Amino acid sequence: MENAEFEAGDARAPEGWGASTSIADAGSFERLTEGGRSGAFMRVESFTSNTNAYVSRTTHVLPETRYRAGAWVRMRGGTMIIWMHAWVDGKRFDERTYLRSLGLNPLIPEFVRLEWTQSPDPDEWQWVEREFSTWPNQGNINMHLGGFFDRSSMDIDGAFLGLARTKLTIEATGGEIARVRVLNDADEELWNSGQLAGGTTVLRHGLPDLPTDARYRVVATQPDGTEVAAWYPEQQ
Ligand SMILES: [Ca+2]
Repeated sequence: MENAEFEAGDARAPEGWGASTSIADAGSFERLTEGGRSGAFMRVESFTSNTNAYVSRTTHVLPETRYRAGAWVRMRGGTMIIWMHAWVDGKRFDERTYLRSLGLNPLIPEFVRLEWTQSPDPDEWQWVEREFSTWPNQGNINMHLGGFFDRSSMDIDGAFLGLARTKLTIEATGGEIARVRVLNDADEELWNSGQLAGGTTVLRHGLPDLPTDARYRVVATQPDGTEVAAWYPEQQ
């Protein structure tokens, strides 16, 4: 996804992205160059519940492949959508996810306390994402981010579209190794080499189809029981 951090563009839209509402002038788009999760970000408002307000961009995808789409959102009120759209062989491909805030609902705080709702903190960036698989013959997808038929106010930054699964190739070297384990960031064991033959100093192993949004900890045990661990990626 090019210009996914919105760092290039003019005052209304990131370069290469569309910015439009289904009802003319029923929303607004501002590209602010400071104060985002990374530098520039998009401020999206819709003024009625009868319109959408999307920034959107079409990008190339591979057919029959598992993808993850996401974005960071700072939500003051209304409904935010990530909508992945395409026409494939005359059929409508449609994958979507929502983030809602009840902060602008007139029943709040008169009848319902805001803290009783699951409304996101308007000052915090929230990660919103969806995994989906593309169809046979699908070559592109049109990512939409923004307000969805609700009076809405939000900031959006850091759009993402990438493969949802990866092959993790581990390599343990540097001394005698008795055992190697791979754990995810929930500390669940994904793989255990078992006791290795005496004198083993190199171990390579591929683990296919792992989620790309997790961190993995590789733990090598030396013959004396000492454990050496490393995270991949080191930071997230
Ligand atoms: Ca940015």
